Amino acid sequence: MAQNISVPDIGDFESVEIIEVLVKAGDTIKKNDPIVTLESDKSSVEVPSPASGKIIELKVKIGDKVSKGSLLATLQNISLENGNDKTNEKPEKIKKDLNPKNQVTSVPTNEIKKVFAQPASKDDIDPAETNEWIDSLNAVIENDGASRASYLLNKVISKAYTAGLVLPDTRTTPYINTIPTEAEVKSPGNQNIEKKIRAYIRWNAAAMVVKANKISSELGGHIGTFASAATLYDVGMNHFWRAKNKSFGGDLIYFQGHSAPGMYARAFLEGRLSEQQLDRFRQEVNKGGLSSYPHPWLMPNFWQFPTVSMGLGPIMAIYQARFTKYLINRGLLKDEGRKIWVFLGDGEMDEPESLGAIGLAAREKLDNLIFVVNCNLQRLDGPVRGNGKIIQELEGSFRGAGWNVIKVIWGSYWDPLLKADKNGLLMKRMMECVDGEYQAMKAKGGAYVRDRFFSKYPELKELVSSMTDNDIWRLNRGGHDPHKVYAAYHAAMANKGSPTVVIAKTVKGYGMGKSGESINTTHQQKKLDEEDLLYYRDRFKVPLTDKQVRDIEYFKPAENSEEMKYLKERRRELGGFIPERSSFATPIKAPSKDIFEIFMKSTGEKEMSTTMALVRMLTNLLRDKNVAPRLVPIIPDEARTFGMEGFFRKIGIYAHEGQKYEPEDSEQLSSYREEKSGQVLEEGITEAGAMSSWVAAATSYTNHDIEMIPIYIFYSMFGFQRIGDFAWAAGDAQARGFLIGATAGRTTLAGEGLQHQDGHSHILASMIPNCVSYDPTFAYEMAVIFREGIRRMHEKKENIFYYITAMNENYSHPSKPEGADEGILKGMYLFNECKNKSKTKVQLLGSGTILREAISAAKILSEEYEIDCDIWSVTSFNELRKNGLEIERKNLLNPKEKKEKSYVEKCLEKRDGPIIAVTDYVRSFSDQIRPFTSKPFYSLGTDGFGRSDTRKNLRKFFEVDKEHIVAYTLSILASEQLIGSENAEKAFKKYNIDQKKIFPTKI
Ligand SMILES: Cc1ncc(C[n+]2csc(CCOP(=O)(O)OP(=O)(O)O)c2C)c(N)n1
Ligand SMILES: [Mg+2]
Repeated sequence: MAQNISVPDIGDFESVEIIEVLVKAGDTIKKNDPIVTLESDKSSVEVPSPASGKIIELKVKIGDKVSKGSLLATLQNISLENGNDKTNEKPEKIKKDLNPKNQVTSVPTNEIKKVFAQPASKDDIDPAETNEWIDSLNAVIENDGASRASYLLNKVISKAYTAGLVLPDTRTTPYINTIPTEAEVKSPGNQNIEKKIRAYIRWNAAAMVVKANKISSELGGHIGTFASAATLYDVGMNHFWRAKNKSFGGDLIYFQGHSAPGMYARAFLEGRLSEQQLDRFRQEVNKGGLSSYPHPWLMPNFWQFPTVSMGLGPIMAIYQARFTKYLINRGLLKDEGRKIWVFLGDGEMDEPESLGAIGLAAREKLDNLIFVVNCNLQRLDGPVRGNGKIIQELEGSFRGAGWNVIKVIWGSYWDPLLKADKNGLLMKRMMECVDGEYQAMKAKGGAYVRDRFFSKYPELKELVSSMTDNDIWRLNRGGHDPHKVYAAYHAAMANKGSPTVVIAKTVKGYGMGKSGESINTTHQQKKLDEEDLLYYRDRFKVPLTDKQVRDIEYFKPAENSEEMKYLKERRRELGGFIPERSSFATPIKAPSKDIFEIFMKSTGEKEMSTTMALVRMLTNLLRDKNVAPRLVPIIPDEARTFGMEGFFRKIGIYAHEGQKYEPEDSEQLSSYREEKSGQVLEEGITEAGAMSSWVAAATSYTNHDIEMIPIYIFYSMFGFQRIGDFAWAAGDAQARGFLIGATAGRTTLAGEGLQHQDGHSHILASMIPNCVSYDPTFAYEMAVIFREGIRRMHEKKENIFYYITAMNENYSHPSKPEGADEGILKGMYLFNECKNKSKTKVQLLGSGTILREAISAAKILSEEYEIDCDIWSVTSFNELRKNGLEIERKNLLNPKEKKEKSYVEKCLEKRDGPIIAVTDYVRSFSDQIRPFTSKPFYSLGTDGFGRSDTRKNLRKFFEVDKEHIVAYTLSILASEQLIGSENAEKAFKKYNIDQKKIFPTKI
C-alpha cells in the first residue's frame, strides 16, 4: 500500500525551509527514520517517517518552503500493520483500580460536628480514657499486627482532619531512635576487634594532624570532626560499602571533606599508604604528599569526589544517584543495586545546596541514595542550633520531602533507662533539652548531666540514683554505638522506593577530653600537647608506650595480628578498598569529518545563529552510531530558547516513570515526550542541579566506567557566575564534557537587560586550569572546535572540559578559509586581509559576533580612509594567553637560549600597524594577550552593566559597533602618529559620537 508522507504539525511555524533531504527514491527506511530537516529562523527539526517502507518518490528538494500538510514523499508501506511500533501511540489511559480489595468499603461512618482551628489540649483531663485508647491500640498491634494498627490510625487521623481538628505536627517523631531496640538487626562483626581497629584509626588520624602542625602550624587540619564520625565510617567500611572490581561497579561514597585524615589513617592500616605519606599530610607540592581534603585532581587514584566546599557534595550526590538510574533506564548500565552514600556535617546542612535538591531525590524515588548526617551539634564557631534541635529540624525537612528518615540518637546504654520510662518522662526530658544544653553536658561530665538533665524531675533523678557519675557519663550517643549504626545502615540498605537519611547524634571531638571534646573551639583544634595525647591514648587504649606517644608514633599492629587479618578480610569480602578511583571506560571514536562537513561551506544568503548551528551539529551527531547514545543533552528549562525542542520528540525526555499523561501537544513534531529511556535531561529551573547532572555525566568514565558526552546548555550569564564553585569542583573531578554558554555577549543578547547580558563568563572560565574555552563567530569555527573537543576529551581521554559560547544573532556564515583549522583551535587565524596597498595598516582582532562589526569597520576603513586592515578571528583569547604565559616563562627560565615565540607573536610579528581588539566582553578579556606582542595594543569591549535595548543601540552604547571601531581606529592611528588627528575628529562628528559621554561602567 502506498502512503503519503507529509509535514506534520510543526507548532508555530509557517512556510519553513527544507535544509536537508535525508532519503532518496528507492531507499528502504524504518518508521521514525528522518526524511528531511526543516529549519525556521530559530530551530531545526527532523521530520520522521510515520511508517516503515520503501520511498517511491520524493516530492521536495533542499530550499523548498513547506508548511503543515505539505507532501514530502510517497512510501510503499511494508509493515504498517505489524503493530510493533509504539512511538506514536498515545500513553495508555490510567486504568481505574478495579481490584475489589482496594475498593472503599461502603459501610458509612457517622458524621460528627465540624470544628475549626482549636489547638490541642496540653493537659490530660481524663487519664482513664487516655489509657483505654492506648490499650485499644496495643490490642490491635498484638492481635492484628502493626500494619492494621497503622491503617486504623491513618483512618482516624484522616477523619480527624475532615472534622477540622488541629492535629499535632507530624513532620517529626519523638526524640528517640527510629528503630526500636527489639527491631535492630544485629551486626555479625566481632565488636572487640572492630573497637580496637577503630581506636588505631582514631589515633593515627589525630597523630598525622598533630605531626603536620609540628612541622608548621600553617598546615592545619582537623581532629575533632573525624573523632566524632569514626564509628559512622567504620561500620560502613567493615560491613556495607562494596568496592569496584571486575564483577561489581562499586558503591560510591562521598566523604565529608575535612574528615579526610580518618580515611588516610584507615588506608595506612590497610597498607595502601605508607608512614612517610602520612607524615606528608597537607604537604603536596613535592610528590607523595596527601591532600588536605578529597581532591581527585591531586590524588587521582584515591579520591573520587571533591566535597570540601560545603553543600556541593550533597547536591552532586543526589544528581549522581539520579544519573546512575538514568544510565540504567537507558540500558547503558547494569542494575547491580549499587548505592551512593553521602557523609555530611550538621553545620553543612545550612547550605542551600545541601537541602535544595532533596525534593528531587524523593520525586525520583532514589532508593540508591543514603545520606548520613553526623549531628555532633557543632559547626566551626559553636552550636549548630543552640536554641533548638538540629536532628528534629532535619527530620522534619527530610520527612516533608518524602525521605525515609532513620534517627540514631541514643546508644545502647540508654536502652534500659528508656525501657524503664513507663510514663514517658525521660522522653519528655530528652525532647525538652535544646542542643546547646546537650553540647554543654558532653563537655562537663557525668555529675553535670545528673544535675542538669536528670535532676529536673524527681522521678528521673531516682531513675539514675544507683548509677555513678561515670556510668552517667558513659550513656552514649547513637552515632558512637556500632550496634545502633549497624542497624540503621542495614535498614537504609533495605529501603525501597525512597532515599534514606540516617541522622546520627554524636559528640564533636569525641575522646579528646578537655583539649577538645564538645567545646566550642573543637573544630579548630589541630595541636594536642603531651598530656592531651596521653589522655587520648588511654581513652581508646591504644597500645603505645608513653615515649611512643611523646614521639607521636603511628600505631600499626603486626601483619599477622587478628586486627589486621580482620580488617583486610572485611575489605576482601566487600570486594576491595575504598576510596579508590579508576577508569576502565573505552574511548568513543570521534565522529567522522563528514558529519561536520556541511558547516564548512558558506550558508550563502541564509542566516542562522551559532546556537542553531550547534543544535544542527548535535542533530547530525545523533546519526553517528558511536556518539549518539553517549550524548547527554542537559537543559534547565530553556530548550525552546535555544531551539532544541525538536530533541523532545526525537530522543525523549528522561522520566523514570515514563509518561503517565498525553501531552497537550502530542500531535506536534516537537511534542513534549517523556520516556523512561529518554535521553534529554530536562532539569527544570535549577542551574545547580543541571550542573550537578553534568558533573555526574562528565565523570561517568570513572564512576561507571562508561564514557559519556554531556552537553549542558545554559544562558551564559547563569553559568560560571551562578555555579562557579561547581565548575571548579568539576575541574578537580577531572570532568570531560561541554558547557555551552548560549545567548552570550553583552550586546548580542539584546532586550533581556542587566541581569542577563553576559560580558565576562570567559574571564571566569579562564580561571579554571583545565577548562578550554572558545568564543567562535562562524558555524565552521564552532564545528572545528566541537569536533576537536570530542576527539580530545572522549577519544584521547584528556582531562579537560570545554566552555563554548554560542549566540542568538542570525547572520550568514562564510566558508572556512583554507587551512584555518589550526588557528581556530590555537585561538586565532587570519580571516581576511584588505590589500589596497595603503601605507597605513591596522591589525583588527575580533571575536564572537563583534568580529562581524570589525569586518564591516575594516571595509569602511579601506574604502573611505584607505587604511588596510588585517582581520583576525580570535576564537580564544583564553587559549592564546595560556600559550603566551607558558612560552614567556620558558624564555625567562632559559635566558641563554634563543627566545621562543608565542603563537600570538608568530601571528602578528610580521604584520604592520597597531593592534585593536574588539569583543562583546569586558576589555580584560582581550587585554589578556597584550603582553605577548611588542606592538601598540588597544582593546574595545563592553565593560559595565548591560541594559535592555536593541543590538544596534547597545553596541553604540558600549562603543563596539562598526562606527565606533572606525572612529577609534582613526584616533589610535593619530595617537601612534601614523595619520593626522583631523580624521578621527571628523569621524566622531560624522557618526554622532559624543566625545563627552561618561565611561559606560559609570552609567
Ligand atoms: C562552602 C564552605 N564554606 C565554609 C567552609 C569552612 N568550613 C569547614 S568545616 C566548617 C564547619 C563544619 O561544620 P559541620 O558541617 O557541622 O561539620 P563537623 O566538622 O561538625 O562534622 C566550615 C564552616 C567550607 N569548607 N565550605
Ligand atoms: Mg557538626
